[in-house]
Amino acid sequence: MTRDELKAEMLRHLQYSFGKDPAHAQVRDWRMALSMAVRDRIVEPWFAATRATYSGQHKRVYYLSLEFLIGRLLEDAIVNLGLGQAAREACAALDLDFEAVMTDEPDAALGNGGLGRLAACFLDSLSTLSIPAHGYGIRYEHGLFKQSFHEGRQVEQAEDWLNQPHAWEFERAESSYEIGFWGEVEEKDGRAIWHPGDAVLARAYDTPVIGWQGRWANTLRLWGAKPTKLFDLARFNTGDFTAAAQPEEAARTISRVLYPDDTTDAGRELRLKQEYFFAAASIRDILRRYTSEYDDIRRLPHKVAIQLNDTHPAIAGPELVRILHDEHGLAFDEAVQIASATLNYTNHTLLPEALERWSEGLMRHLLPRHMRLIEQIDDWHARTTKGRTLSAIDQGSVKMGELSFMLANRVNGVSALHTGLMKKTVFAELDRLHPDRIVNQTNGVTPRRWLLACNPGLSGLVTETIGTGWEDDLERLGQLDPHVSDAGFRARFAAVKRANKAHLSDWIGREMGISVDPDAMFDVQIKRIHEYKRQLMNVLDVIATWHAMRGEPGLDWVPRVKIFGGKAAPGYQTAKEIIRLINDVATVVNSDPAIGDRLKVVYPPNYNVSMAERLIPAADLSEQISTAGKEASGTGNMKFALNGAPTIGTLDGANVEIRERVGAGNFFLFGLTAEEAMARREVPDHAGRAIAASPELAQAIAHLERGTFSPGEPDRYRHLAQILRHHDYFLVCSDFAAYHAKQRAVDAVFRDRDAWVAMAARNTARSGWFSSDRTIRSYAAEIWDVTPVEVGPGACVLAS
Ligand code: 26W
Repeated sequence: MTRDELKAEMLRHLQYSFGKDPAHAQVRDWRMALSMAVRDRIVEPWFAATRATYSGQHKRVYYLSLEFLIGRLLEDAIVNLGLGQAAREACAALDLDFEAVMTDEPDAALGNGGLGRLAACFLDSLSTLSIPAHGYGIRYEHGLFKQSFHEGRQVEQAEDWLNQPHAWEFERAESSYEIGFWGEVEEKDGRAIWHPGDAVLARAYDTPVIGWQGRWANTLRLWGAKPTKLFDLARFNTGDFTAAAQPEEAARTISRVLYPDDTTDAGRELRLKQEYFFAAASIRDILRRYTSEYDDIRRLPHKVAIQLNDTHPAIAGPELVRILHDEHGLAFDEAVQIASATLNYTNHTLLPEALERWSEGLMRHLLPRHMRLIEQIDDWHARTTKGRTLSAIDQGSVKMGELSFMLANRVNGVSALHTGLMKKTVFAELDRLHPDRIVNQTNGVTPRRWLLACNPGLSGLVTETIGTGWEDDLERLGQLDPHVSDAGFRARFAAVKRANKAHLSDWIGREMGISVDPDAMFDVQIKRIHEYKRQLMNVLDVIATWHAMRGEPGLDWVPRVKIFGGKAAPGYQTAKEIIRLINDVATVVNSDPAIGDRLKVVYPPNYNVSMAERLIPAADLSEQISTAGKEASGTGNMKFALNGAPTIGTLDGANVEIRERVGAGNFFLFGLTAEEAMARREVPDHAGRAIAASPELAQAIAHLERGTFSPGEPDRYRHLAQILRHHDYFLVCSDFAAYHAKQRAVDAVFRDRDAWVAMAARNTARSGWFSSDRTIRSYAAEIWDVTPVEVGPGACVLAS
């Protein structure tokens, strides 16, 4: 598609799809017009993919996730269709600022963090690999809250991505299902019939997911809740307006907002309603599609593989058993066998507070038939495994991890270390009963969004050096390795990073009024705020460095810009205190004349996918400093390595595999291992001992306690200091000295520009394995037993 064709299409949509006169069009109008013109190019490969799947009777993958952290879609579609140049030129020809058009699109923030973003990367790879697949989730009216800071404190506001036309979805009124709740179960001639007390309508909204080079497109189907009963006109006529609108309100509540917790099981009824609403609608839709093609329900596992993205969709298991047994009349055990040959479950965390447990009372009240079936499934498992000691029902609650495990064909962790720990801890008994069920699938990220789109400078250098083809075969980056010893290549690599840093410095200056030196080291920690991710240890390092700089101003310090980004779950007080501390430290350090440009702290509010795309290409150092054994994998760590930012990190999650692949010499390792951490926690007063052994740490904590960063309220951080001294479950004190010393080692390498650039370039060259294409190929082979559909050259303009 040429520039002129695209320009003409934009003008046509602007005028005829949006009825806007070009003379009066706003950026938003042009963005929508461009989106429509690009979307038109997706429809054909989308239809072709669906037809090919039906005609080839191919097995389908269904990825059920309560979260899809998609971000923006326009640039992603342009890149996947190879329309980058045409789009830039068409916008230029229409005198539009391309960056402004791209950034006008709101993020689809339908997720909290790692789990949701992984789901989005997986959809991109499933389409790129032309594997027939559907993503199923909820169309929240309000995604993850907007974060702003008021006097350093996090303030949450409702996110409102749908308060404007959404370019990428197609409403499917014809695909709606009634989803029941409550009610009772009638036992009639040996059969159970559930009579729900009330119901809502699940309506489908489809978003096409185009793959690399437009060869294939799958569907992301998100469910919106609608009332089964229309507006109650009778009530309205009696003047009882609220009652008249009540059914609508009650229904919409289910898909109104994303739960902002990413590690604590809220255990609220609405959350379980959300989980059942989308799981039941998805199972209905899957079986409707299957029975439209095949008439033997017993062969379901041959044509359908379902992946449960953590336990949030786990109720889909009992729902599938219910329909196979209660509606299709299969014997119970056969229904369970077919279900467990179809279902697979991914665990994303070992944190006890994040493992979902639903009270039996709530489950029985909301889903009476399912609670009965869960008891039967638990019994079936005990019967078939002689594992009487183990139950999914414990002390009045249903453990969704155990239930998902029992009903799964395969269970996987998301990094080698995490999968190993799953076998040794939370699922040790089940692993003993089912030794071949747990497999590892180390996470990955899509190189289209996380390298090609967000870092055109580096992508250009890569293509110049090794040609194209790496975009969907990322381990080709390994061909860069020999070039690292070439000074010219290193110079161009450094120039790309420098340009990205200058671009970010301008943005930080513009958006935050903070001037940062683009030659300083950009040291970045961006992720959800959580004690196990140890943003607190990072800010203690800032305090210790600041104190040392003031103490020895004459030393030749390596200038640093500490960049933080991340939201705290609204109910997580300690995380909110950490946010406030980072902002308070920034206020003091950034205005300290004794420090000047040698140390700056920058914490842009409202970290999201689009901000990650802006920060990661400009990063020098990637902070992956979680307490070993706590971060299941991490995926930000992979994005930084790909974009030429070496890691300072612990042997936790996928850091272990990143270090193995980039080489120990290209990774700044520190800290206790997972085993050592478990042992250290048993040492009496382990924090006190560490503080006594590290004057820098003692000093930093003293600053907290004397209110150095909260002059008006000296006690403001007494609680945080108290946690550090007397609890420190996440071993911040025990790992601090090693961390602080390792940061000095980082300084030493950074001083040697050539050594640093070589290290950075080797991280890029050796991170190809962390492509989500590799991960999906592995799921396809080891879990889903599906193979990519052979497709001819797609609708990709590159081909023409
Ligand atoms: C019930 C509340 C709740 C909500 C979300 C509990 C737990 C979650 C997610 C599982 C948390 C999450 O996002 N986990 C992250 O998943 C990533 C993708 O696998 C991993 O890379 C991260 O290490 C893990 O923390």
